[in-house]
Amino acid sequence: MPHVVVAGPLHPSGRARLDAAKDVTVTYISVTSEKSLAAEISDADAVLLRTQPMTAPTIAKGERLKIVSRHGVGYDAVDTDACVARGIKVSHTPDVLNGEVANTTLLLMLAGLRNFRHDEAWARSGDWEAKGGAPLSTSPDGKTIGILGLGRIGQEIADRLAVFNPTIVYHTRTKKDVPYTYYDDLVEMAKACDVLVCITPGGASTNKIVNKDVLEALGPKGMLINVSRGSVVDEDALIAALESGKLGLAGLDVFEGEPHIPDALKASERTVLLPHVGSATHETRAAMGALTVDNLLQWKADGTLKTPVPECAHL
Ligand code: NAP
Ligand code: 8YV
Repeated sequence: MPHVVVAGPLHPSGRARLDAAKDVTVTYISVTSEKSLAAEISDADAVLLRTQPMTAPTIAKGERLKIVSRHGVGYDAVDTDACVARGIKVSHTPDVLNGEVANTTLLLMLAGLRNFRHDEAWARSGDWEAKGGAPLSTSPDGKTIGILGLGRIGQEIADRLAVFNPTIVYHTRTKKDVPYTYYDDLVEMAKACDVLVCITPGGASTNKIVNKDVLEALGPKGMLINVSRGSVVDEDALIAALESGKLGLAGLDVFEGEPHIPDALKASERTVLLPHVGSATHETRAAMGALTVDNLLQWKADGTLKTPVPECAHL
């Protein structure tokens, strides 16, 4: 009988389906660190993984492990090479969160450009009565918006931005068949943008690709939005660019050392900050939980996965 370890919160609807499944033992654990996770998976056949990293030493601790069902689309924290070497299958949750992450992107853009933090404080503090109308802000309409990573979510962001009548431009490693201008150089794209949205995977190929040069090219009136991974943006360079005024604004859902957020970003008037809630609605977390459980139950039924990560699709 397979033993499934659920490592973190799972929506009640997914939990009910797992609990009702025949011939499966399920253990729910609440661990946030990789070290604690490693200590809990020695007799697990399957792990439902939230945000904890799974590097090779942890995978080695799961001597019986056959599947990692990742609750999320990004799997940069899972060493897929180590999984493939052991024949361990890895699944993730693509597509079901595209709309929600796009909504979060629009929320950050509107909050930044329309000065939401400042204006809300103005209304609440009595400044409106005492000092009159709040200062003017910037319209989101008709701007040039660069999308770094035009994949499933990036395309949904482009679609939802259409109400603002933007000019969309994009940067990826491979040019796509889309009606937007392609830039093969990220600095050149940043020069052309009012807003730059990061929505690539994390990992080595994107590590700090949004660097000082990109941030300064975006410029004093530009806004950076990061809904991808904290590792994609050089956080020290970001803080320096915001503090010197070389970058206008930043809307951030993700950070290099989550859940730690540097004090300089918290103190800045130029930032809108969220605690990695891009997909965190009841509806979307139910859909992600359902797909995570679908993968586990399909694997139990016939050994296959519904949504394997590409690296493991051949297993
Ligand atoms: P996807 O469909 O695989 O799209 C990824 C895009 O990034 C592709 O267009 C890809 O194009 C591009 N890309 C990959 N490596 C690149 C590089 N080195 N330089 C430039 N572009 C690169 O993935 P998705 O489903 O849209 O998800 C994207 C990421 O969003 C996830 O991996 C995750 O990190 C993040 N995410 C965050 C949240 C949140 O809560 N904030 C929620 C969900 C997802 P090429 O391969 O042609 O380069
Ligand atoms: C979640 C995410 O915050 O899907 C992703 O890659 O970053 C987010 O949807 C997280 O992974 C929840 O488990």
